[in-house]
Amino acid sequence: MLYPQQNISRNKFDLSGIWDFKIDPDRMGERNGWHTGLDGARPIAVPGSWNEQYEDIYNYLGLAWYVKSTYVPQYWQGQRVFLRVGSACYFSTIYVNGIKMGSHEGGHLPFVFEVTDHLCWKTENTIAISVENDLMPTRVPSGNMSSPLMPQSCFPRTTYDFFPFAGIHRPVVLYSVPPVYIEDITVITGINGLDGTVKVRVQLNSADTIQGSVHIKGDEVTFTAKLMFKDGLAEAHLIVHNANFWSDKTPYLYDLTVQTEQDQYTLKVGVRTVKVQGGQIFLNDKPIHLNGYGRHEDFYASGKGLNQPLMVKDYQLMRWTGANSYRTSHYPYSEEEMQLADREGFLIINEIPAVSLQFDNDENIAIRLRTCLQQVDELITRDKNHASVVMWCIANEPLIAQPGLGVSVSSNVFSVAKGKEFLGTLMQRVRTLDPTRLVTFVALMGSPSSWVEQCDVICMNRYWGWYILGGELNKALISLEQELDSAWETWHKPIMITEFGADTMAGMHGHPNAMWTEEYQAEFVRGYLTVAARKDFIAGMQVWNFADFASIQSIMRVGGMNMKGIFTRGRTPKMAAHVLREFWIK
Ligand code: BDP
Repeated sequence: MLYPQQNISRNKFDLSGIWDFKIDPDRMGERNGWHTGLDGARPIAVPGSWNEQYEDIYNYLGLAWYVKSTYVPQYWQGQRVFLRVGSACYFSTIYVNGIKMGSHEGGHLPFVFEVTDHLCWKTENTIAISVENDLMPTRVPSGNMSSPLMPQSCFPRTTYDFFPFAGIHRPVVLYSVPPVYIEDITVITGINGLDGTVKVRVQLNSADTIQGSVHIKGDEVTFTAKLMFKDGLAEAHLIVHNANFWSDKTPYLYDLTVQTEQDQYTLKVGVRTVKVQGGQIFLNDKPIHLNGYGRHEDFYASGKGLNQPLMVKDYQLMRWTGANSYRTSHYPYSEEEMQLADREGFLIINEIPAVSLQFDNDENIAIRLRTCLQQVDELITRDKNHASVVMWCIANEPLIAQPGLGVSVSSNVFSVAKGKEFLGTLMQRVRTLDPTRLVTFVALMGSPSSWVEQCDVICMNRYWGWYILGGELNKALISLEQELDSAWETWHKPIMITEFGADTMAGMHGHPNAMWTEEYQAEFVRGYLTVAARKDFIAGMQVWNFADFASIQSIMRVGGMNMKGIFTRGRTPKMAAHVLREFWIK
């Protein structure tokens, strides 16, 4: 799952651009040979959601086909060639020259198929990718089922509050590696006084007994160790003397290069540690506050497609408000985002797409758990070497069946017990795969203690002054403060408010302020940050949301938009942005 790279032993060819595209509502494509070419296709940009590229398919979520033809350079012959999709939402199947390579479920993580034996070296190759994003109760996240959080009549029928954009969202890349290649690298860093410790584990695709080396290069120094492979595995322990440690203020990155007889791979590595103690999170043994946002991958025309100018601009705007962190709400973001976060010094809470999980019946729960475990595995494999990632988040606002809302007490007891087991299984998996980072889930108000107590950091989303006590900010802030104090008394763990915010129509004003005005949002944000500043156990505050974003249509969402952005969807600051600057720019 290493990110494809171009170097002296590897080749990489990005197939981003305009592809042929056709929707297939009757699912006749494969029978009619669409995997070998499309008649009557229209052009579409990859990466990019299809929804905002053509108005008539804005709400289309069924099957669709993408086709592109390409030569593969003859000098790649003798190497192994792979086709890699950065992400496609939600279920995709890949064909090369008419032959099915395989399928992948899950909308936000990369997948790879080896295509070496199916390539033509003298003619063009046809690559076809079918993608569909049907909303289903058994998928993660789920759709086409009711949710206590969403209005019954919302459209499309998601269980979550963002638009279910569909399509190929990240680059499609052909890459080649030598016959004996580096399959995986795991880097774990530590601190010993002024020195950094770097443990490197390298896995090859073959069990050959060969030798290699690993080099860590900083500005003026290089540290080297030997690798002796046995059964395809080798480990090295390096000491980086007088290390430059990675942090949000000094995001220093070393080049770590693994060299084998045939192959080479370079990673950017930040030497840093993260832990919790008492009510605080520590980065490199110093307490740190995570100030920032919950965000979405969302923009005009590109939808959830990788949009690199936007990415750069968003980092600049987040920094302008003094933020040093964000959560990848509510799904893994692109690899390009993670690389930029390493480079720019952002602290990331990295989330799988388990938003609004429900614990309804054994059959559905088992299917969703399988999918979530797969997503945990894929995400950690993909992002384990990023210095920026400090915490894994295995769910956002899992729901209990609440007695009184047409739900029996027994189904409430059932969902609390099942939820505990489900979340516990995911956290256990994370801790096994990566004992070096923190793990959490983001809790809705009223989440059972048996769920919350399993977290390293208590993360909660709170809307006192919006969904509860709307318009009554003074009362809301009193409730907030009481709740925070009692949460600390209960858990004695660091607490983060991972969401707090108020929908705001940019340009709407009021005096005295009222809900939806810029003044109300500004006072709301000021109130929350003032309360938080009084509490030593608050380890971070993340506003919901960085920018207005596309959601479903409902009586709660004007124009189908969630307007809780500190910036508009077009990235104009609202008044509250200046309040954040007052608090966060020190
Ligand atoms: C929270 C959800 C988030 C929503 C937000 C809201 O985690 O996805 O967008 O509420 O209502 O419950 O704005």
